[in-house]
Amino acid sequence: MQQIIIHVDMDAFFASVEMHDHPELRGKPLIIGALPHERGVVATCSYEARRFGVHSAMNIKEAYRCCPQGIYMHPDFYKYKAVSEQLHAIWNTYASAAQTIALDEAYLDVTAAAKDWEGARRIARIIKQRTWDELGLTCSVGVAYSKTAAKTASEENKPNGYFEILTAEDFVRLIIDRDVRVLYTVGAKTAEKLRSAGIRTVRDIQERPADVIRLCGRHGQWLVQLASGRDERAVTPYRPEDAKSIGREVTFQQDVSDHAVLRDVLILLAFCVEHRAKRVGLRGRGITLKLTYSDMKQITRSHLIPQTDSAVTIYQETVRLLEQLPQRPVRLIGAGLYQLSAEPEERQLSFDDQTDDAPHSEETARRLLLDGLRTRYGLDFAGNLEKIYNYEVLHKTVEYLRQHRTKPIQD
Ligand code: TTP
Ligand code: MG
Repeated sequence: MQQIIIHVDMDAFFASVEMHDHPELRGKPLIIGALPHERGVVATCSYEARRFGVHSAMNIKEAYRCCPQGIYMHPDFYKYKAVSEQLHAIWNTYASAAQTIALDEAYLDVTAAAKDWEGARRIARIIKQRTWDELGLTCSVGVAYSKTAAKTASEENKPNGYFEILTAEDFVRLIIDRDVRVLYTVGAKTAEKLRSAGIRTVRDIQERPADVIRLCGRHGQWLVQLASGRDERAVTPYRPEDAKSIGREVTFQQDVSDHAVLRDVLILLAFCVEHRAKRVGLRGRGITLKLTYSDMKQITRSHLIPQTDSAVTIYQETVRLLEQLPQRPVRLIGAGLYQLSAEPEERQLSFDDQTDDAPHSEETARRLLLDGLRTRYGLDFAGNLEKIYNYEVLHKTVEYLRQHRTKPIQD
């Protein structure tokens, strides 16, 4: 059956939210991400900043070279998450199936609600209008016969765009002379592989299907299909509650080799992960430690434990994983929970487990972790832990730990 799919994507999402909250920033080149004197990248930037060549994932130093007059701000993920929940709630009203792709992006199957293309246009108009009326933000909407075409359509007239692609023929006509990267799943690696064989555009894929399949195997078969406009994938309902993992990570301004510092940073990360997990009511059975070394080599170590959302357990388990690794300069460290579930795990408790000591020991262990930070650095989080859940405070605190490791403050 013919599907009618809408793809909706917010314009310069983080930056637009900040401009909405701070009207004095409107019309200015606003860059959300690291600050120019820090290590890190651009998360996103306003369309005004894009005119200077700034874009997502660009190194912040390079962004600063392109746009020294820009306004630089750290992201506030909690704020964007809260806005995102409201956005998806509006959009999902019109869909029989909604697939959340990102905080600011979703596929909506509106086949039933729309009935025909005219109905789909009406829904697209309402979605744009309500997004603006209720949140003061603009989005771009694509209406199409397939997911790939809907995504391409929403990008076609950004920002505040609307575009429709009603047939496979229209889609092919639109993209035939574009770079292969216009096709869903073609990233830098695949594009390079194809380019090495002289396949640069969608037309090249259409004209040389055998070469594409020889170079890329099953993925190649999919690309040949997409290049002729065929994509019958359904919108598969997905909600953030189905998230595969909850994690938090930080990049140091200078590499850290000392495991004592990394352990202290893991205390902070563990509390942050606990906070996120509790906020969405999820516990994890898997614990992950992630490190990026100074040579950019990245490793993750994981193992399974009884279901938890406790900072103490997250800390203890990530430290165990850390201790198995050699001391090398670390650039980024992260802690995470996976195999998440909202349902309590069925666990065989022995009578020993059921003594009243358990909550006390958890409380004591939390206090010990925080006391440690107070003793070693003079940082007193007891009572106002929520400070470090803020991106900016967390990063500042981590930097503080790094800088003070050689001269610990005594009680
Ligand atoms: P995008 O939808 O890719 O970008 P955008 O909404 O900022 O801009 P556009 O108008 O082009 O859609 O990503 C949504 C948000 O996700 C973005 O506001 C910030 C965040 N993000 C990152 O943090 N890092 C990244 O590399 C990208 C691409 C996005
Ligand atoms: Mg967007």
